[in-house]
Amino acid sequence: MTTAPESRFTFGLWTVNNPGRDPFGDATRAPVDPVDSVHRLAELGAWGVSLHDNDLVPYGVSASERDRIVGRFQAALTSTGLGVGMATTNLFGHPAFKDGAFTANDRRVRRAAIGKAMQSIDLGAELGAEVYVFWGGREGTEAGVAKDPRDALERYREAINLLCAYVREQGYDLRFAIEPKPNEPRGDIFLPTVGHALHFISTLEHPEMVGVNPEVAHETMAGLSFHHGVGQALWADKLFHIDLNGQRIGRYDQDFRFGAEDLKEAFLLVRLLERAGYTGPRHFDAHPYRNENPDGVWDFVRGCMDTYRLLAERAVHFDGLAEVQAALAHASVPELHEPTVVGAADPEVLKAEAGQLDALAQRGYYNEALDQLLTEVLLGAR
Ligand code: GLT
Ligand code: MN
Ligand code: MN
Repeated sequence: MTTAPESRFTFGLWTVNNPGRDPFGDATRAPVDPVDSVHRLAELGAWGVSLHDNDLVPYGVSASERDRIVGRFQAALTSTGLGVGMATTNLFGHPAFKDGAFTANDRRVRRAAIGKAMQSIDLGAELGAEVYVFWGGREGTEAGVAKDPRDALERYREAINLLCAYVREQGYDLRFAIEPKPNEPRGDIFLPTVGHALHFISTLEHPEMVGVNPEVAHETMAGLSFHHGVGQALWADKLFHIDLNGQRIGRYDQDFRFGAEDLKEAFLLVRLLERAGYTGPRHFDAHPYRNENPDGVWDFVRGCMDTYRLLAERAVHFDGLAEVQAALAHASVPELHEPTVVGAADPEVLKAEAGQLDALAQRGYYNEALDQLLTEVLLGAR
């Protein structure tokens, strides 16, 4: 199956290079050279890559070694034509971040975290990234008594404000996206859902520079509807990036191949993104199963892109069926698009209409028929 370049599929270097390590077992796959990943992803029809600073440049290398590594990677991007959809900072792997990065209780850790993010922003700008993500994996607690959440949020805000100012001073063409997650690796993480992040953004000095990067697995772990979260981000004009993967509710952070779980939710998501005209990267933040060898990694890559494309095709097909349009009309779906009150509200008229509830209770909304049509389209029966 070929991939239309306009789909702008991207993969994190850490996803195709995931070694299969888990809390109970060691790596099952050997490390891969990021330059090889770039070539392989280009062959398979991806549009680009995303990366953490340390996916490419190991922590602590000299400036000249850093420049050599970046130059070699840049050359691979140029020769394949791959772009960089987003860049981010690893603020979770180093043991010093065990109590948090921007919200660590130790002020020296917070300052080092901001400095590391600045270095990483320089790298992202150099590679032409369009979005810069902040996933606060260590920004949280196991012992809730050890941090006042109001102080932690104020320090988080201070860090993002400082980094926005840095981007502006440097003249970088970069927007930030905050990635919410409810837990894992911390017991409880600050900014746990899309809704929390959207409110946090509204408190910043430059809210226009900052959006969200929702991830399928993370909202699902919180028991929430992912497409509702994405819908609210779109409605707020804050969907700057998206992390696509698969997750079953109530489990650990599975990060499965896109569409590997809950195909109906995946269909609703793809239909929403396509109908909304989302133009950002379709970014896969997922891991191949631990029992795969290197060949399986590329099956995983193909699977993510193919499932997205197939769901996009199914969504167009669904909306093109006359019986679906009739069922949508029966369910009054287009009516939700209409303003409830046109012109000046007349309280007397509205109060009189409150008397119609008994009559209004009689109607049906035909959701059974509509949802069954969706199921049959997904199953290929229509
Ligand atoms: C990490 C996490 C992801 C984040 C990445 C960005 S790193 O793999 O599980 O959800 O998007 O820092
Ligand atoms: Mn993610
Ligand atoms: Mn995840």
